[in-house]
Amino acid sequence: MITLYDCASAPSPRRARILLAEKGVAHATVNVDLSKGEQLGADYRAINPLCTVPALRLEDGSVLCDNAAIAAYLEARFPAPPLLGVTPLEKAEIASWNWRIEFEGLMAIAEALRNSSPAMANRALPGPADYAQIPELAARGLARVQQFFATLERQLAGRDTVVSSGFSVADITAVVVVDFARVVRIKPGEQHPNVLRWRAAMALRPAMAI
Ligand SMILES: N[C@@H](CCC(=O)N[C@@H](CS)C(=O)NCC(=O)O)C(=O)O
Repeated sequence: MITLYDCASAPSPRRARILLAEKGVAHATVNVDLSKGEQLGADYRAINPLCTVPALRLEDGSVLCDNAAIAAYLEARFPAPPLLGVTPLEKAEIASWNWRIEFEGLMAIAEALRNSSPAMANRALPGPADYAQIPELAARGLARVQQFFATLERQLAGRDTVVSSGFSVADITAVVVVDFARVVRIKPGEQHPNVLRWRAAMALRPAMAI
């Protein structure tokens, strides 16, 4: 059985959870309690030395240690429905937007949260090494999140999905990022009518409820 190492409150494993649901892949789930530091313990380190969730263990014991690997693997093994694009240009466009949403959106939220939250003192970056917080990065992160919302608003004008060819992994990443921005008290507002319209449409997909 495929096993997802998950954490209900964290955004990155939610990306994998939604992808598995959209693909209809049956799997077991193991919860890794990040609030208790379980990701840094010896047991989990033996599974994923990067000390992050998600990780996906396959039937033969191989472990995929990040969302990029999980998406590539699931698309290759379970091609229907295609979520990374079909034509060469679609694949390129989806890869580009997925990366931008991750880098400009998710990383910006992480920058704001991880450099300010007392619960994350010395944990300014995920992974096995500890890094001190840099308070200036928290302010920069907030500015970047606002910029990301403006970028997403422009991209969704006249589109039902992030990329014109249809629903893709870029929409999954964008839903996770837009929802997770609540941790830094940012959410789409009246200046983001296209984001609000798109998010309401995404809510009709059962996988987005998880
Ligand atoms: N590139 C990784 C990033 C995963 C990641 O950063 N996960 C966070 C939760 S959202 C984590 O495991 N954090 C552990 C920590 O903060 O120590 C992926 O997308 O798979």
